[in-house]
Amino acid sequence: PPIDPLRISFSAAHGTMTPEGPLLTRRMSDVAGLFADEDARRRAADGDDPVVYTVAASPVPEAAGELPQSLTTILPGAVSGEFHMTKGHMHPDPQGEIYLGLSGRGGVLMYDGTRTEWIEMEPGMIGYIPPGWAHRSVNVGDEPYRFLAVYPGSAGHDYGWVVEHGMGRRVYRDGASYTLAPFSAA
Ligand code: M6P
Ligand code: ZN
Repeated sequence: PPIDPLRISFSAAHGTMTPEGPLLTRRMSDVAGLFADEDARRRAADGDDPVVYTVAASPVPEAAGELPQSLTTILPGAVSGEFHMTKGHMHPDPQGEIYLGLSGRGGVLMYDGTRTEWIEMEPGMIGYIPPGWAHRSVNVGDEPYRFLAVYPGSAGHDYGWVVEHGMGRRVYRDGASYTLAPFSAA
């Protein structure tokens, strides 16, 4: 059954949602194969194993008909120049999603298997992800990048699709800015 109406507060400064659902933390040791320089990733994981990103969620469940929300914080940093990012996924049930930028500087990399799109994100900006596009978020700044996601509860998360097909591009530090480079396998 659907859940009852909810009033939810979220903090762009702390990356929290209240009331809160499950909290996910992905450290360098959780993202094997994500960065092009896998040896450098492993060294970081074997070292102080920094947090790459966290995902706070509201209590709205991932169930058909519901609209779950989550607040992702990508910590600043890079692995051999490649900026911190989320794993990225495709929705097995092709449905759209919106991202609302809350703090910091980032972007959404999207890939449909042929075409690549990049949407720059900043506070107050909505990035729209159409059905059929895998999506990954990247922090291209030097402070935490935070965004709120709203997505259909039956969309699902297919990580294998991204492992198999890649994301079209990789995002590297380039002086004070960034550059999109052709995708290379890890
Ligand atoms: C956003 C949403 C979530 C997703 C999270 C982290 O908050 O798209 O559904 O889980 O980012 O991204 P990923 O699952 O690809 O690691
Ligand atoms: Zn999604």
